[in-house]
Amino acid sequence: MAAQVRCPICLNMVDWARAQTVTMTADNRTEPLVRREGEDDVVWSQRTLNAYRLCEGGGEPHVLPGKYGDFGQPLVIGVVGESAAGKSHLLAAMVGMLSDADRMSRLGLVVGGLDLKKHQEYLKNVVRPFLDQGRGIPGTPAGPPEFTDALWVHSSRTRRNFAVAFFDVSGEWLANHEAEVPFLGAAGALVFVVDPSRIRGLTGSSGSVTGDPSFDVVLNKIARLRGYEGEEFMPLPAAVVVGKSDLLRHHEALVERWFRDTSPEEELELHTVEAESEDAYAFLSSRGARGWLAPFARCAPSTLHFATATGHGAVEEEGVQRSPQGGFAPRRALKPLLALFAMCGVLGPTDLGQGEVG
Ligand SMILES: Nc1nc2c(ncn2[C@@H]2O[C@H](COP(=O)(O)OP(=O)(O)O)[C@@H](O)[C@H]2O)c(=O)[nH]1
Ligand SMILES: [Mg+2]
Ligand SMILES: [Zn+2]
Repeated sequence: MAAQVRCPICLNMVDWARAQTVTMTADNRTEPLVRREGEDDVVWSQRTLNAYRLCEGGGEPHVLPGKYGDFGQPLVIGVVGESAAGKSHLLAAMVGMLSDADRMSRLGLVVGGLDLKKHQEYLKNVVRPFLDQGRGIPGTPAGPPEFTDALWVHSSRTRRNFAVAFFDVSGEWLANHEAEVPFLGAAGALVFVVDPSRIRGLTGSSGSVTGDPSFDVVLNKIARLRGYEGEEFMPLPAAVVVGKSDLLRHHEALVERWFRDTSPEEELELHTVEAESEDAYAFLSSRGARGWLAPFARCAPSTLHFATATGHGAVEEEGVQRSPQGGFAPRRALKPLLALFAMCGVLGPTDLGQGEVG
């Protein structure tokens, strides 16, 4: 258990052992939950299954998942990109694959929900309809960053447990509320989602040539918050993902290579990350998209990836986006997260270049 945990909502340090355990009532109030004298461990565990911890560090008291600080300093991963870049679909694909116990066991990982209720709801309402029934994910309402999901990850290779929390940030909100994004002060790793359909000339003649403005907002804000201004690199692991690669692969040889010659097994291996990073770097820099490389230039260590969260484009029926093929089929969506896990020590000493995983 960590003695002090940084709260991603207000940025204050929480004395975890002393933070009040609470439950949420039906009308969203918190109610203290106190262990009864001599209460059996199993009974107490059952009663605290859906409990939270109260943070009274700043302003209105707010809650964190009950086990958030039980495994040391949590790993907070922010998913960054402008609105409609594909963040929500990518994150759902990643969490869907993290929930595949067989795949995870091949990496020596066991993954479960940290806030069980939230995790089950996210799987039931978002991830499964997306992967199994081909239902697109509705646009994220513009609002402050929130936990999308929080997981605990046990790694048999490092023999450690980690709390991992994901934040999906609305790009527009971020641009207009630069001063109010405290969670960036707690972020331990970032996923930057590059939308190729916003890069002029890649999938159409419209689009930008200067990059995704939300990348700069995040990089500058973190530099200021953590005192990295004036330094060439920020010590913050980052994975830059060229998403929606299904729109590119059939006419871009550098992209196609990573979809044609690879297998589901390869997607679990990290020794190809260096080569993929080189290709993605060459691709973006040769296609007038250097602006999207800013996170790679500023964050260290960092990697570059190609991925598709949906596998193919969605069609719209009665205002709802659907897969025309019954279900969506993400490809290479997990690897950026595994690369981040390796950079953050979750997967153990891992060589992202020529070596073996773990
Ligand atoms: N072709 C294709 N479209 C995608 C992919 N991922 C997301 N989209 C589409 O991009 C749009 C925005 O996605 P969303 O995840 O909501 O973006 P967000 O605003 O960044 O969270 C939706 O219409 C999705 O169907 C992908 O991998 N391939
Ligand atoms: Mg979204
Ligand atoms: Zn707090």
